Amino acid sequence: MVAGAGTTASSASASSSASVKDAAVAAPTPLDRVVPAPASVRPAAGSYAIRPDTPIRVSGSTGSEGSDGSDRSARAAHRVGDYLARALRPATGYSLPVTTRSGDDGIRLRLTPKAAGARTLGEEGYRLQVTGRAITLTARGSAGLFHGVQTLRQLLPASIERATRQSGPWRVSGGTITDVPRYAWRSAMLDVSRHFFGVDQVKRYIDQLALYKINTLHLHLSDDQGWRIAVDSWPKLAEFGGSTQVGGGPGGYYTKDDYREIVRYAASRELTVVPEIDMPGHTNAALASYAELNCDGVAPPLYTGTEVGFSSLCVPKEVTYDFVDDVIRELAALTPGPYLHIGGDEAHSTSHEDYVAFMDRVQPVVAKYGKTVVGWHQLTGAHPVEGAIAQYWGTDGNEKEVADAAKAGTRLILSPANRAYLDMKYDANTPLGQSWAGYVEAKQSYDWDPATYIKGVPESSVLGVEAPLWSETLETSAHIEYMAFPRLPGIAELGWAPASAHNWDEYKVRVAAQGPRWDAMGIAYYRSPQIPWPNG
Ligand code: TNX
Repeated sequence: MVAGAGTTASSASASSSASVKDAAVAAPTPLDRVVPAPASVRPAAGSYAIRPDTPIRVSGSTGSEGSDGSDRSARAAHRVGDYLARALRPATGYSLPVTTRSGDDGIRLRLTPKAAGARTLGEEGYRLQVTGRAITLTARGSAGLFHGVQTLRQLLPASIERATRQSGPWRVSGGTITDVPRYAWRSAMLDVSRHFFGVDQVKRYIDQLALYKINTLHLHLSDDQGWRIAVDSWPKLAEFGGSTQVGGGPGGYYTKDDYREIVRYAASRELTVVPEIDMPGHTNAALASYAELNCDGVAPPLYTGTEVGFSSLCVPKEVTYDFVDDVIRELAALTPGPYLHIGGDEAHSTSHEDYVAFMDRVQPVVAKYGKTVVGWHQLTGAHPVEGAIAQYWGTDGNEKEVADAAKAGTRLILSPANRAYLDMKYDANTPLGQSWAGYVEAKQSYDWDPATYIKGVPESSVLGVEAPLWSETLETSAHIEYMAFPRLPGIAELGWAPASAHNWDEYKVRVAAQGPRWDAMGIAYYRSPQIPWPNG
């Protein structure tokens, strides 16, 4: 009896603590628990619950109904509405019809490029208003609407990201978020050369980047170990130069249709693709494919190791520039985005004079085919053309030539290797990655300021940030995810959130709340001990 009474008492207290726990679980996510941190958050009483009959109402207007612009924005709003519906249907099990019928209830996506109140939002900003009656997302550009949808996802319970029906409830806290990015360039790089990643793997990563409002995908398409993009005028580059990878596996390359599909998919997630052909170093795959590109006319064998700095295009030979012109012409034609990255790093086998001469000839070719040059920051040791963008990957911020170039007008993307390189090990026990720039734990990765990192650089020359992921040690999507998460969202926050929001102790709580979302999505992240993950 005593035991029975005890059992009753303990089960009663278990059930009351379970209901307390349920209530806590059901409390909607506070509006400011979002990564990247929004620019402005004004909580209000109440909440909105998505229900079985909730419609997604889409509208686009320029203010002058019926004009072409209005049609275009209506279509764009519809596309984002469809994307949102597809994101929310599996876990809710609701139909969430996307409709152009107006109404003051439901989830409302409004694209109003010319509305007076929307002007300050720019192309990428959005306003999210949540009341008991509706969730209203307003933006000027489709990118803004799309980024707002990512915020909305994070305000729902983590189980919204599961692929099968969950119990809900699907409540969102009341209030208003008004959000705009700090920087226009928020990028991630994937090295598909050292190990090749197929179209579906790239799409998977794009979907993950989009969660954190990354708007640029830099593809490192060529290196010593592999040439990964078909070039019709030099077919052996991909067919032979792409036939292997680090460790000697089969490699691979993108056909032009594959590449177009990546570009299309990236655009559907509001990312611009920046292709890179790394030159004049990092070119063994090309040199192995065409003997005439070598100064001695002898093709080296394909390379499957991980050394850097041993290869160079032959700067004095004219055929080198036929090759460069053809490659850039074909790649520019395939690439709708305005940028083309020509590498330029670690050209240790090219003399300084040759390096400068090469860059003097190649940069105008990029311009000739209508693109803006991006290069690794060694380009600042040559003569960056007007409008060129240099990508900084140093570690100490003391490089005078980078600061001088910036003062002279070269714009910068910040990827300091000891902060932003996603291929650096987290600590001595990390099974993947490298450590030449040191260990990069989550805090180290987050705790720096792109505006002040390089001494003597005017703040206005910083275009933004990029998190590069080199793939010498990475072979699978799980490997990518283990290195990218949780560091990538931190770099994304540096690119998006206002400088005033920068605070590790607050950030670590917000990023911790992403853990259950990654679990729900099947993202194989690193459980950094620096982050207070809610699930143990
Ligand atoms: C340096 S950073 C490189 C790459 C390597 C990377 C490995 C840069 C522009 N070049 O070739 O893959 O280190 O961390």
